[in-house]
Amino acid sequence: MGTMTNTNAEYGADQIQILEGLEAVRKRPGMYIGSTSSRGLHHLVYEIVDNSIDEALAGYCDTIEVCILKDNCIQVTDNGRGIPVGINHKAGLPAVEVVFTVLHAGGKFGGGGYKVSGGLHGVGASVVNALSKWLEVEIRHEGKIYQQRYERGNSTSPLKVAGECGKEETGTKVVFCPDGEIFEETVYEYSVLRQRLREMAFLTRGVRIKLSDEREGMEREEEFHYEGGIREFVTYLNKNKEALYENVIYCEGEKDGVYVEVAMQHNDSYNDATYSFVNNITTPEGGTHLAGFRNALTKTFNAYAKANKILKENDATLSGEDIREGMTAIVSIKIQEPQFEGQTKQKLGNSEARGAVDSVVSEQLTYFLEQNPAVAKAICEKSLLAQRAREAARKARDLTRRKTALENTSLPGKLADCSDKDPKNCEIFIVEGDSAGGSAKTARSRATQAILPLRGKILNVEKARLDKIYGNAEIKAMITAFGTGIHEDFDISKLRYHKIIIMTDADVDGAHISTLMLTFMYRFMPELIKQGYVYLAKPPLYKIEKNKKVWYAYDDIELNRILAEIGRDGNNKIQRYKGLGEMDPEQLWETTMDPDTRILERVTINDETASEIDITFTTLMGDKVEPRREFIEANAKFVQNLDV
Ligand code: TSJ
Repeated sequence: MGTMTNTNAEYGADQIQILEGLEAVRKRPGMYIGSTSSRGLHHLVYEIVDNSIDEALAGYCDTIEVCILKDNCIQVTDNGRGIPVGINHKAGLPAVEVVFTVLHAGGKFGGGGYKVSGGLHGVGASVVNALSKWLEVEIRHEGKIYQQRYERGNSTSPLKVAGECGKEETGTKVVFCPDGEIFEETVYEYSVLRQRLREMAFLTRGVRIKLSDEREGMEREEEFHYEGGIREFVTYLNKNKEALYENVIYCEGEKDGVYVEVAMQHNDSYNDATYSFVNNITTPEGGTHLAGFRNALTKTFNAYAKANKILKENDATLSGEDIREGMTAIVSIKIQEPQFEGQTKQKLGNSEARGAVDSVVSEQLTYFLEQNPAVAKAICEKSLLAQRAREAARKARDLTRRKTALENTSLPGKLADCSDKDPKNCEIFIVEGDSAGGSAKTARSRATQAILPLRGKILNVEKARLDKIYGNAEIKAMITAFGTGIHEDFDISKLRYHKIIIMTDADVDGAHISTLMLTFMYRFMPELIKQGYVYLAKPPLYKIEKNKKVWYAYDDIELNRILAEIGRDGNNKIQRYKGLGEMDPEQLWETTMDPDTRILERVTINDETASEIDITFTTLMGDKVEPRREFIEANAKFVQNLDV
């Protein structure tokens, strides 16, 4: 892994560039950390940890500790060389002080010096300092302990030697407290940090990352350490699936200054779960590195299948999609100067990355397939099955496309549409069961609320091939009702309702049905969720009656609050709703559908850990019962990472 260290550039206190002050950061924090929401808050931690990861990549650090302290302050410690304390002559200050008080300080933007991680996001320590109420740094270097404190970006006194330590004891410790004047949210979420830190550990083979929480009543700790790196990442992502072959395929190499690592393994599902990273940062929109990988994969498998007569002369070549069906893969590259493109700057543009990944993967995958003919054959045969299914699906889809073209907008028969035609005003309730659907139709406000009842459990799209999915009545009904089309036909401007509301019973079955629907939407029209159009209705759990007055409680806490208020005595009548069907239309309207009184939860996806969402869906939808039961028991809100 030493390939990325720039051994020629000698790091020194003078090499740090000075650009501008930190006021700019406090004025426009969003420019530097994306947002001042919870996401930006967590981003501060990653910015700091990135520096320790760089030290690990350079080969000088193997342990990083992150701790959430009592007041939602964060402590990050590593056992690296320690940030340099010598005087930087341009600034006339110790290098460490420059790192924390000058924007863009560090080798990152100057070339040479250090740097691997970061890239787009790596704006660094000074930004974190500027956005912290206070920050303290402690460096152990050559037997001395150095300390400095800053408040809102400014040092409160010069760097001082605060004590002594063993000569071998080196490292950096940073404690910071995010500024409540800047952030809308200042409470850290352990599970959010856990996901990203685990990902960093997978991506940085061998490094040990410890995470702990010291907040009262929330104490816990974990350690992430993967000697197998991204190979173990793939195993982890496939943990609830059946692997098609035992060993994860792994390729590694360097070309044209691009360090390439790829790990992959097929499983019994039908989705392509490929995640790409540049300098440890996820690239949800892919880019040249992903294109290089896909090209190599398609080329290599077709060449193998032809040479070994798995594909006959007149057979159609395998498409990339066929080969990637049911494949989990990590593509991780490290590059000196990543260029990001696209609207959200999440797509890699460097052209040398395409060639580097293509060449490393082609060469090593060809060799692997020759050495492992049984695995090669299994993948080729799965791809051939996928090819046939895709052909069948195309025919089924052409049929539905033609039909809609002929009949224009023929909406599903079960849909009770609304009369308003402006999507902004319109909402559609997807309702579990015909009987609840009936109540909802009676209760609704006809102008703006449409009702689509679905019978029983909808098809599990995780467990079905496309031809079957396109043939499914409930799924077809949703697709035509929404109006957007799916996959490459998807067009958000055709969306017929700006609120898609999933309404199911408030029990385990209802949660399962909601998840089936969310899975379908996530796989076929993810933009609906990403752009915030999808909601969960929240029906009440209890009805409380006393002296002809009625209250509804949406959870046990609320029930107890109401009972405390009205007094716990024999006049209370408490009804626990078992399902939507037990409510009459008026009650359903009042408690769950009336925009003035109902509770809606918007479904959101956290982009930064897309790989975890996949696990969530497979855990909930897959064959293995035990992980699902554990998962549901462990998650009161039935989906983790779907921050509902
Ligand atoms: F972000 C940060 F600056 F606040 C920070 C940096 C926070 C933490 C927890 C650790 C670090 C950090 C920096 N750990 N290790 C380093 N290493 C250096 O800055 C370093 C040390 C020596 C040399 C050298 O060439 O001698 C070069 C570098 C970059």
